[in-house]
Amino acid sequence: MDDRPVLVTGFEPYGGRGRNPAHEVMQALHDRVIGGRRVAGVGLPVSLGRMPAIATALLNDINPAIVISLGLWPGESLIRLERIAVNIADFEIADNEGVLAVDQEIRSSEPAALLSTLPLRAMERAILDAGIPARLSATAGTYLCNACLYNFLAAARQHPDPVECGFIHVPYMQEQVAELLVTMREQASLEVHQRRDLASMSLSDIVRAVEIAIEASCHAVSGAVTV
Ligand code: PCA
Repeated sequence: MDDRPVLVTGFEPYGGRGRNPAHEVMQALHDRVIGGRRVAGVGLPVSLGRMPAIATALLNDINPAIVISLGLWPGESLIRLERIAVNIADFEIADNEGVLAVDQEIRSSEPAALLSTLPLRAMERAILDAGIPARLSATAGTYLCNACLYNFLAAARQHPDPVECGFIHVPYMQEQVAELLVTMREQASLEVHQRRDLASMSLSDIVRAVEIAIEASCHAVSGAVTV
């Protein structure tokens, strides 16, 4: 076993929301030892422009064996393990720096898509065995979470040491949906059945699912080292 950590990133709030479960899960896991490796938790700005340099700097500064990035997917009811990142930024809402990318390449002259290098099936199975709903997903969208996964996978290809990277989208926390429902009542402009973004999961279940994902990833990486 080497002493390279697991980097867990969590995006800051965006889109007018006060909280992002991804950021809170990252904070809950920071400095813990999981699967024999220390977790280095880092918050990420929702900024397309800063993402490429941040990914490279974090790989150089922390030299993680594994990167698991986290983001919110409003309306998702399951833990969503992303398979793929596409080299496209196409935003429906601006990022936190006011950038509204349209049909833009994330990194010019790089592949159209890159695949997550985490052991996704093992992660899915382990999370399901713990009784938490999870699935593989074939799209991380075309907003910042996709750009995050794409940039880490691209930066990993240029990093001197092997580094396995992936992305997990998480649902809203229950408190966030409760708050949405209060706001809806006050505004009285939409009926509940008109909204598709009311799925949620408890923060403790989301944290547990990510812990299990880290354990499964560490297991696969140390397995590869000893074979
Ligand atoms: N979710 C957004 C970006 C930040 C986040 O937490 C996304 O799915 O792209």
